[in-house]
Amino acid sequence: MVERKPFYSADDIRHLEYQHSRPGEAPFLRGPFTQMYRHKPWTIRQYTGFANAEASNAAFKQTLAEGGQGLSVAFDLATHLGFDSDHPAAQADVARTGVAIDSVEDMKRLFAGIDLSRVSVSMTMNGAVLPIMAAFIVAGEESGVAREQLRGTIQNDILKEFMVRNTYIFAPKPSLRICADVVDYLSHALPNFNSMSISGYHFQEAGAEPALELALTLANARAYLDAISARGLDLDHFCHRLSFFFGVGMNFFDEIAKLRAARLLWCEEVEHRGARSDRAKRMKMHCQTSGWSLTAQEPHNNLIRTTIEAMAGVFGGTQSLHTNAYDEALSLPTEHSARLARNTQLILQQETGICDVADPWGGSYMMESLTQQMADKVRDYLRQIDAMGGILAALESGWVSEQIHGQALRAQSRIDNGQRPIIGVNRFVSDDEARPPVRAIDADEVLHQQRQRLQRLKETRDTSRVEAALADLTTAAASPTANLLAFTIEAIRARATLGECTQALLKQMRRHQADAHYLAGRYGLERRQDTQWRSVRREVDAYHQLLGRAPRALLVKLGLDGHDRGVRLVASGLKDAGFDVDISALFSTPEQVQRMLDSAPYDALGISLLSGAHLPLVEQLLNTLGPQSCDRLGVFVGGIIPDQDIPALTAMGVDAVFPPGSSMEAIIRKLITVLADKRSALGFKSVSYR
Ligand code: MLC
Ligand code: 5AD
Repeated sequence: MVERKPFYSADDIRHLEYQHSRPGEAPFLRGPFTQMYRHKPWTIRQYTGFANAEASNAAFKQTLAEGGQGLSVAFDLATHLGFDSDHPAAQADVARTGVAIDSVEDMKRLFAGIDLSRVSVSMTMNGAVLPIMAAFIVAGEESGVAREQLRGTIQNDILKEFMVRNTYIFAPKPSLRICADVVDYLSHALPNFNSMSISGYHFQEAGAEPALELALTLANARAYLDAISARGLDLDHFCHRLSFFFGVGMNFFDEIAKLRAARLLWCEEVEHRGARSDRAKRMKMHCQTSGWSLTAQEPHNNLIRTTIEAMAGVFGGTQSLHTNAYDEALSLPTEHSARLARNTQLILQQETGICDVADPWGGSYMMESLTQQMADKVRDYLRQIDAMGGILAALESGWVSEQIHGQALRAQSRIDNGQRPIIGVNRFVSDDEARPPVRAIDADEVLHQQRQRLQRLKETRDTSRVEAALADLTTAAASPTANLLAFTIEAIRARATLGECTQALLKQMRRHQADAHYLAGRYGLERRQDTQWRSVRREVDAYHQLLGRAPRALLVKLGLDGHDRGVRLVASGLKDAGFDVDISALFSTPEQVQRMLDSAPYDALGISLLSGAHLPLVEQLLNTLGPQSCDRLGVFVGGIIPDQDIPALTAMGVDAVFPPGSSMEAIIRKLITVLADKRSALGFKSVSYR
């Protein structure tokens, strides 16, 4: 958090350079446009996508009919990672966290009846950016929309995938080339399409505080500018189509200051690089309220949290906004929760008068001062990154991960020791366990349908044309000057699938796999004075005495789920409590987990799943391990698990389920109790370990 004073006065801002600047004027600290929301309010753009193209198309139409002003597509994990729905590695993950798209035919179904010359479309796609962007362009073309008329944004921000979001396919270097190819191609062929959405949101979700979020976003943006400029493209030709994306959490003042500082620093950066036009220097941004800040406990409280965060986004001057649904920590939004989330924005836009004045916090002693402090803090981070040799070097050295994870650990320890209040979680906890109904997706049905569609597509297309186009794509991947988006468009137009295009590229570029890490020592250090924590540590010590060694846990991520904030936190907490802990790489298969379990005497197996695929993935894993494993091992599942799925997990052999918001003490105590019970059940002497 940026340092606060009890009150601010004119003395705090007298020395500030930009205090007399205006909205719509460089350095744009006060907003990218003079009239801001008076001329055009921010775009209500809700991130949506689930099941198949038809279901998501219906949701888009409903969004637009009920006040949504733009579209934003959430793809499923199989699509993100370049797998067709019939790929063996993707089976459990198809259709769950977003819509399954395998071909241009699916893309056409996704936008059927929606006029792409009138509605702007954002697509959150990074790993499989080539086939998805190509399918969108061909879908537009085949529905009669000229390329210049297509408006929207492709996320195309691969660097943060290696740092946090984890839906990369290729290694950083070839991935950067793909990013630059997309920017280059779109800047010429789709002049109204934003070719990147350089994202901070995911850093915040992974644990970064606002200043670190902004610093990493700008550091990545610099790397993109370097890569694109190296091709000889002029900043004034492409910069105005680089867009930004930030998270907005509960730290109200800092979040507003962050968005103001972001515009200032971006303007300085591109000016310094020689940009001349205002439109190149003016940062435009999308914001999303924080998913992490929402709780599974008393979910209706989340409506209030989201409203406050949305206001910070708007006071910060965002151009586009997604407000999360209140059932975020339980499942994907239902129609009802999505409607309330959208209405939150409509009420702000239409009932409050908030749109009347540009930058209403401008001139506040406190806000101007905080904005300056935020900018200074971010500049410090950027200097550190420069000193390491740039963001790629900082990433490789582990610094980025350590910074983010360190801040996540600190936040968690402050929640667990009660210093950071979360109403309904660590304060004023309610006994009322009533949970709202959640959205259920029939993923098996979509899987079946997608497989049939793929088969039909392959039967009806001109195979030799597809093969030739894919061979050309492979050849282009070997030639640094070829534009890979241009070649992918040809393949997609010939009805090659997303998976086939990815395979064609993989012939030249390997699939990238990163190791998993966690930090030891930090969590325990934060909590060393805390009696609750000391008592949990004593319980682990006693159990250690009983076993004659430290209890040992293996924590794993299964399927295609890349969310690793939770698993890394639990690994750190268990380690500092006295466990021996190993953590699997992302995307582990049941066979890999079995091999790890065979390699050391583990007592506990923790499975982290936030992708909705917990039922099939846990079942597959436990079937592979066999029933004796569950007699010996404590099996635990953590993540976004709807209540109604808990009995099925228990029946499979899972000993306990930990939803979001579970405290470290609760997790550790439960582990020790279960492990001790299993030991006694196996005939070991039952000794009190407390
Ligand atoms: C807007 N305009 C104005 C104006 N306001 N002109 C004058 N005065 C004003 N006050 C003009 C703009 O210049 C632009 O024209 C046009 O109106 C449209 O406005 P915009 O501000 O560009 O809005 P929009 O089209 O909505 O674009 C917003 C954006 C864009 C630039 C931020 O990149 C975007 O929509 N991003 C959304 C990204 C997103 O949804 N991401 C989801 C991530 S979810 P012109 O001619 O200049 O274009 C995720 C979660 C996960 O990532 O899965 O992990
Ligand atoms: N539909 C709606 N919201 C989604 N989110 C992720 N997937 C979807 C989806 N399919 C939201 C959640 C999450 C953030 C990354 O985006 O809020 O925290």
